[in-house]
Amino acid sequence: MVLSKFADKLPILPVLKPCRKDQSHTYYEVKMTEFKQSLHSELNDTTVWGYEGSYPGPTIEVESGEKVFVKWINNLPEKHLLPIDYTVHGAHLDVPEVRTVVHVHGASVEPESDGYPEAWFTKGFKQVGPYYTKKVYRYDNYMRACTLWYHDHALGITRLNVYAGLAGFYIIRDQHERSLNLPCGKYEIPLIIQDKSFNKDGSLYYPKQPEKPVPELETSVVPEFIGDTILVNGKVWPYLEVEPRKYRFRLLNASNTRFYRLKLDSGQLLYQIGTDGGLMEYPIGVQEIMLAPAERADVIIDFTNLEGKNIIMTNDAPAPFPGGDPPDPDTVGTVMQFRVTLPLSSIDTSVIPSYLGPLPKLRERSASKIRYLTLDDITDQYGREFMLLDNKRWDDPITEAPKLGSTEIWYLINLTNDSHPIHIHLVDFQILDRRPFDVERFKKERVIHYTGPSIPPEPQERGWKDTVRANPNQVTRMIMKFGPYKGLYVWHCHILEHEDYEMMRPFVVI
Ligand SMILES: [Cu+2]
Repeated sequence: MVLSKFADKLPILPVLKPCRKDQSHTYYEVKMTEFKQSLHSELNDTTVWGYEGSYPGPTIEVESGEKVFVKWINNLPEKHLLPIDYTVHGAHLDVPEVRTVVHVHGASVEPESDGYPEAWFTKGFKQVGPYYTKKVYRYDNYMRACTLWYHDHALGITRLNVYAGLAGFYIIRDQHERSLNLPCGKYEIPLIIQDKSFNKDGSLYYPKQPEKPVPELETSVVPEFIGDTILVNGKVWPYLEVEPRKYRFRLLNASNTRFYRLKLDSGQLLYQIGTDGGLMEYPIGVQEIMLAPAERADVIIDFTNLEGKNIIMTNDAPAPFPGGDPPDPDTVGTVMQFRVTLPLSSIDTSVIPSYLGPLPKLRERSASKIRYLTLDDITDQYGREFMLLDNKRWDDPITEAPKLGSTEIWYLINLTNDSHPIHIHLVDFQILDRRPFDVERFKKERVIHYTGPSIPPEPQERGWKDTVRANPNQVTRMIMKFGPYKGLYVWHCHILEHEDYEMMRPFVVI
């Protein structure tokens, strides 16, 4: 069954209203529940999980510096919607099946509120994980204006919880950004892009391992999940009616595994103004935007003088990336459609500023520590391929303990055939470069022999980042300063199938 494209309108995500708000703080309560929602008009309603009855969750909008408290409440059923893999660490039969813990991706947050994977809780907080400390999370929002997102992070089932629907936007605003006169209000639209597959009855499809490695246990961990439809804001291949003017779109790849290389079939430029961690120094006009899972790009598209035109956003990134098949243009090679059919309601006075603001550069000589960290590909006891960071598992002793306030450079030495989007909690970093090296020689001698010159970050990556693509056959270097909090955090691959199966490590700021 192939669903029609551009049959449904793009949903505009609701903005969450606080329970209380005064001078000193803002308080939200957010319930996670199971419900049915229409993801395409030709499909029966789909049972999904969401926040406050919405998949994707409502957008949380805060001001830079605002003290925000959120009570995340698990009102989900006791039985999971999707197949658990009980052989995966943290998801054995000794823990309740449905566990949740919320992480605001890209936020600088005290450790107790960061959503540590073992700080999970069940319905009514009846059972909690070993690292659980409190019900109400605190977000100080020290950061500049940026596009963040919140999603589930429970150990061993993150891929299933996020795929079921537990993800939404978290946007920080500030006065500087408002002063730039960017397109705003109904001309500023967050777009969360995900891939999914469906069963005939409209229910979500997630694979079980075809060959059961353990006869008595259900297993579902796969090296990657690649869906056969693309959803934006929770609708399959939607369309959006726009006015002939400028719009700001905050693009987020919230897929489990799929990368996107986004283009407009009109050939027009996308003006990128921001990366994961906020505005860039200067906007750049680009033909395409590459987004690995968890990456964001803040872009302006100008529909001026395009009255009556239909413009399709396409995707040509292979899946898995970069070694997989190119996408079929008729299905997953299509993302959504813009229809320039609305009359211009007022003169467009918004601008694409030529300068967006200063971007202080972290200097290599300010680094007090260099870490060499491999990305590894190995086989488990059942013959299944899985990935590690620095050849270590989640439960191995902590080896990364940066000092509070110190600057470090990390070398990500990718020994696998995949690109891995590596995400570090707590900090934003800057990408220094990528450089090709001899993988086979490294495996034998454990020494890096470079085979070419270093490649500077792509123009679209020249800003604050919290997720970086570590490509095969390359050493990727980034620089970051650890703070302002001490304590326990995690770093991991954001391909959720990898993250759930050991490609995640704790680190501690001391
Ligand atoms: Cu990975």
